[in-house]
Amino acid sequence: MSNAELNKFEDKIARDVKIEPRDWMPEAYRESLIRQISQHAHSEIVGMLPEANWLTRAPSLRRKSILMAKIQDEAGHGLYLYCAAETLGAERQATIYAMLEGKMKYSSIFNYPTRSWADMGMIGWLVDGAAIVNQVALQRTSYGPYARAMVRICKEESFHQRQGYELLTELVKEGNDEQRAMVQDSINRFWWPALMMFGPHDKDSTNTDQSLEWKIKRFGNDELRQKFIDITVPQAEYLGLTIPDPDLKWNEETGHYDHGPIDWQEFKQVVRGYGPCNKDRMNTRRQAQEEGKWVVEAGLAYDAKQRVKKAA
Ligand code: BYC
Repeated sequence: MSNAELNKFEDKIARDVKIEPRDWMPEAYRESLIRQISQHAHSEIVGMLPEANWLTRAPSLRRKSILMAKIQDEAGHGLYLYCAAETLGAERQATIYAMLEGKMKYSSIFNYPTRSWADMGMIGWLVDGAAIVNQVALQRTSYGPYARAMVRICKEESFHQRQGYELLTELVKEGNDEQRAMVQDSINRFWWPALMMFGPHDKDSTNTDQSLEWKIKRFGNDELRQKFIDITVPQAEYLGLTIPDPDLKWNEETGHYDHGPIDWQEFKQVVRGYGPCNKDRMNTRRQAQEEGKWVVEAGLAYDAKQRVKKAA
């Protein structure tokens, strides 16, 4: 690395000029991006599983087609993100195997079970809602291919969030007491895991300071989590739901909602592989990888043949 290269990189970051695949970048910047983008891609792919659990039990054809479209969108998001990681030199199959071997993470939220139909609405509203708050900020991330993937993904995530809220509105406004209780039970289970999606408090975060400096992240974990809470509480009120946090209250002075302590022990357990569904999710993904091996091999063989043809 020469000083001139580093200065050029830092100058681009300072001027908000995107870093592109062929540009020189510090190795640690490349590695941190590969880590974050790959984890994001894995999350999209594993994130299809809790919803797939309800595809065959959707209550109407309309709901089934909406859920199917959402799950397909998530597969697409995973693919954009694997492509973005490839532009940094990450080989796709190796990245996928790293996750299957437990060497790479995916979002903690997808290690919780989906027990009722209301969970389909809750994932759309809360999980995609949290994802949007995080990802709208990532549209301005410093690495060009990641930022551009985010623009597209955010558009689809908004649809996901709206369909979730609409599903829940129908259940609570037009449903019976049992259906309203089902929605309340669902928020009781998903509220805290949704807050954990934003990661540890900034003071305990390993990557935030450096990522903010490089403008990979545009806001810290706590600021985004607070933004999500402030947006979401009035939406819960409209649905007539009680958020399972006795300490949650509006703070006139700060202009934000105060909230109770997050159970970081639970978060650590889930991230280490001991959440309610970690084993299940990994087994399902490993099986899919095994069964789909021939497709990858056929694709690679076709690609190799085309290259030979072109070179001849
Ligand atoms: N779960 O230093 P920190 C979706 C890890 S999918 C697991 O703050 P960072 C959807 C973190 O990786 C959307 N691990 O890290 C799909 C780090 O460990 P490593 C998923 C977590 O990277 C289907 C350590 O904890 N969104 O929308 O600066 C259906 C310390 O954390 C989690 C993204 O992936 C977690 N929740 O910040 C529906 C967004 N949180 O890597 C919806 C992109 C933290 O050093 N990612 N860790 O071993 C990000 O914005 C950031 O990576 C995070 C964490 C804010 C998540």
